[in-house]
Amino acid sequence: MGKMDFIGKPSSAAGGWGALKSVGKRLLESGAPLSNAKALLKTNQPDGFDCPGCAWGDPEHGSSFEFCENGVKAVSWEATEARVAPEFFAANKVSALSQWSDYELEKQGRLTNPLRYDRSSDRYVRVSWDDAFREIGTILRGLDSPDRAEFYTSGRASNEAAFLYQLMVRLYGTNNFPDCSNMCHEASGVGLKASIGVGKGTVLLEDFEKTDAIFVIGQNPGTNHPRMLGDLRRAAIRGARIAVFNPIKEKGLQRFSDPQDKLEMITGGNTKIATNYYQPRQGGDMAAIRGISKVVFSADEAARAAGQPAIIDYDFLTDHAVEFEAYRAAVDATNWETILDQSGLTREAIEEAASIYMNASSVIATWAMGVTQHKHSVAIVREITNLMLLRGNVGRPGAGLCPVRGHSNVQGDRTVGIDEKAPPALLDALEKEFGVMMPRNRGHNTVEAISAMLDGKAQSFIALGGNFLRATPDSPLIIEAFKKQKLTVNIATKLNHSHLVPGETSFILPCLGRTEIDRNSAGLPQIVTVEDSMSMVHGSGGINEPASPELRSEVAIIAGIAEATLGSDLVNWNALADDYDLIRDMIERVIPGFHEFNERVRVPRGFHLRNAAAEREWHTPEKKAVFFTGPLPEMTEHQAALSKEGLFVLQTFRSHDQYNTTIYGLDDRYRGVYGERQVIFMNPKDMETLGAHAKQRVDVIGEYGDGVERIAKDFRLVPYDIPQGSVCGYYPELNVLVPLHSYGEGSFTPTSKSVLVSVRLRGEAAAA
Ligand SMILES: Nc1nc2c(c(=O)[nH]1)N[C@H]1C(S)=C(S)[C@@H](COP(=O)(O)OP(=O)(O)OC[C@H]3O[C@@H](n4cnc5c(=O)[nH]c(N)nc54)[C@H](O)[C@@H]3O)O[C@H]1N2
Ligand SMILES: Nc1nc2c(c(=O)[nH]1)N[C@H]1C(S)=C(S)[C@@H](COP(=O)(O)OP(=O)(O)OC[C@H]3O[C@@H](n4cnc5c(=O)[nH]c(N)nc54)[C@H](O)[C@@H]3O)O[C@H]1N2
Ligand SMILES: [Mo]
Repeated sequence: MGKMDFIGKPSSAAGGWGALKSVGKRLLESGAPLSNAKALLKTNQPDGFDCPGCAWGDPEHGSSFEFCENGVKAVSWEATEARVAPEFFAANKVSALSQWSDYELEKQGRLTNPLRYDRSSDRYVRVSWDDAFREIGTILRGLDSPDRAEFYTSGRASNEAAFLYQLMVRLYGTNNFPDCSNMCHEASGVGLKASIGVGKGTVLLEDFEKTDAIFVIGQNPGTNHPRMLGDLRRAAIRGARIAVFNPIKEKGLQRFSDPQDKLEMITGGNTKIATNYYQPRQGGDMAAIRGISKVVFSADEAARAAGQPAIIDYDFLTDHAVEFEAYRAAVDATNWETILDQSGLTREAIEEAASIYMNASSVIATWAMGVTQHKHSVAIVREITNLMLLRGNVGRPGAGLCPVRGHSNVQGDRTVGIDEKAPPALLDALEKEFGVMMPRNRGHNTVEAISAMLDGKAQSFIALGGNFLRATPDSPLIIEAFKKQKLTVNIATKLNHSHLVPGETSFILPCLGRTEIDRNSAGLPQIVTVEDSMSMVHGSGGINEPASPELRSEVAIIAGIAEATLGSDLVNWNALADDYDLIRDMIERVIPGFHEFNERVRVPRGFHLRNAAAEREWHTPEKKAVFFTGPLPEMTEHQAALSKEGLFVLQTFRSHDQYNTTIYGLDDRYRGVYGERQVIFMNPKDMETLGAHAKQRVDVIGEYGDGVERIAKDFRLVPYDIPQGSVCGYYPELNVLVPLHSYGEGSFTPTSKSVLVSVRLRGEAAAA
């Protein structure tokens, strides 16, 4: 680290030869270029595996391999030849490994054997699967209440694994299901459920071929959903308007050179993606959208006064929505001064965006973490929905709401029951299927789980994938929380920091990844299923030999823990692990929409889970879509930052070379940063005010006045085109600055995109 020349030229467009070059490099580095090339050709294909990267949908008629640079990274990272075998742990103490970076840890390769922490030597040592299961079962049975255990899920788990997991946990007796969704799209789920009755997106991939305008809000698809760029590009070429809302000028949203397009690749050409690019302030999207609604209302009034057709779709609203007049009143009551200050946009810009919206006969709104990781995120999601309802842009072709999910099966995991506030219908169905009572009390989400682990209410932590310790806020607190546990168990493919703060008893249980063949006791390959952002459910079967003969599937590991904890009287766990069709039969009986699951998942591309709202059937108490009528937030963090000298609002985002806490490399090609992650992007005017120069060394300090010292030491400034008063940097390194108590209203999602900080220059001596 500490390269002096880490600021370089960003790529001129996303995709293109830069992406191809990066792919070649990845394949060579993984040590197995040939099997990887084969693996890649099977990614997101009917007879291959679902890409462990993002949750963007797969094309309906895609017979050719859809190229995706970051999909390649995800696949080759998993299909690497490198291994962390027991010898590695013999050579490295846990306390020493805990000083390694996230990048160095995962780079060591795939876990190969079940491991148990040995406190006397401070090392992980081999353990047999049976001994591990037995000891875990004994500890879980010994807790004085099932609510003393937390069961985390990361969104890569298959539907089969997740269903079995929630079944085991509920039969054990708790609804403590903190999951990555709590840190991710929870606000989308909560907001959409309140507004349209379903907490999921309403569009299909083909809607992108029909739409006239796409509003892309708070999302960086060039890095995080690269295959989405292909769909945006085709829409742009058709002449659809693409209005982007992002405080940062993200490369992938400006120009994209499609590696699938031979002409673009040969000529070095590229396609303009955003037709209109708006740079709102952090957390200013609700104000921006309300401003657009305000313009729509007044244009509608003017049109009707002039005897022209209405702009608002009153027929749709009469039949399908409630609280419309109250929303009109709320918009009337919001003055332009507040809208402009909070959004940071000009009135002309908002009027222009409104005219794009009004001139399009069908509009899609997509969004991701730039919307969901603020205090008022549920309200932002609901405001976006309000705007879309005004012209009936929900539930018809080419129109709809599209929260773009993160992990490849995060949506499916929730569908099959990973939910700390499970709907009664799910619990009823489980009781009917298994003939026993299910726990009815609300369980812990991620924030509550951490508090419980800290105050001793929770004494065991089991993780189905993920890297809880690094993904969550207030990093030093989480370390304390882990240390207090009687038991920590991590089911994982690769070594990460969550494994390196062991509880009293601790296990690492290595599992198969998506790319690997999952064989049952008869040697027959099994498939699992996943659900993408468009609610398409499809099969996924690995094609590579497992990284080690000792690995077990996630399903088999859960079955092992369940059998040792609960016995097999009620559920024959091992039979289920030996034949996933039986699990799918259970899912079919318990979860709506999965009829003929086993047959339908074996047809290419799988099937679509019905979304009632997409058919204009509203599962709200009013049986209609419900307008949100609340006010704008009193003050956003960005406004707070601007009101006080030296205060900034920090957003923590992803570089082009990472998958959440998995760091593939140290470059961020599209933003022109190379070989360095300890950076803070800042507006040049703010740098001038601070008296700082490019590459200046700084410390970033949390400003919450709650008596907790939060500090990120020795970062370097990068001058960047972002609104004043706002700074950005990479997650997970900056999670030390996010307070556990700062979370979204109604979503409990840590406010990772609105953190109050100050920036202190470090002496130049320190730079030497
Ligand atoms: N390669 C790769 N793919 C991934 C992931 C990965 O880490 N790497 N992660 C996966 C997961 S779990 C998820 S959830 C998704 C994440 O996908 P994204 O949501 O695209 O991820 P972030 O990097 O957090 O980017 C947030 C974007 O929102 C913008 N933003 C921040 N605050 C605001 C705001 O207040 N308003 C607006 N309008 N914009 C704002 C930022 O400038 C940035 O462009 O990607 C998934 N796919
Ligand atoms: N400050 C800040 N914090 C954030 C965010 C942010 O934007 N800013 N984003 C949040 C978001 S959107 C999310 S989704 C969370 C992500 O939080 P998590 O889902 O907990 O984290 P990941 O980094 O995706 O997990 C990586 C680990 O998963 C394991 N793994 C990989 N593949 C498999 C598999 O197939 N099976 C199993 N069992 N394990 C596997 C590997 O061991 C790897 O080390 O982080 C959240 N935290
Ligand atoms: Mo996510």
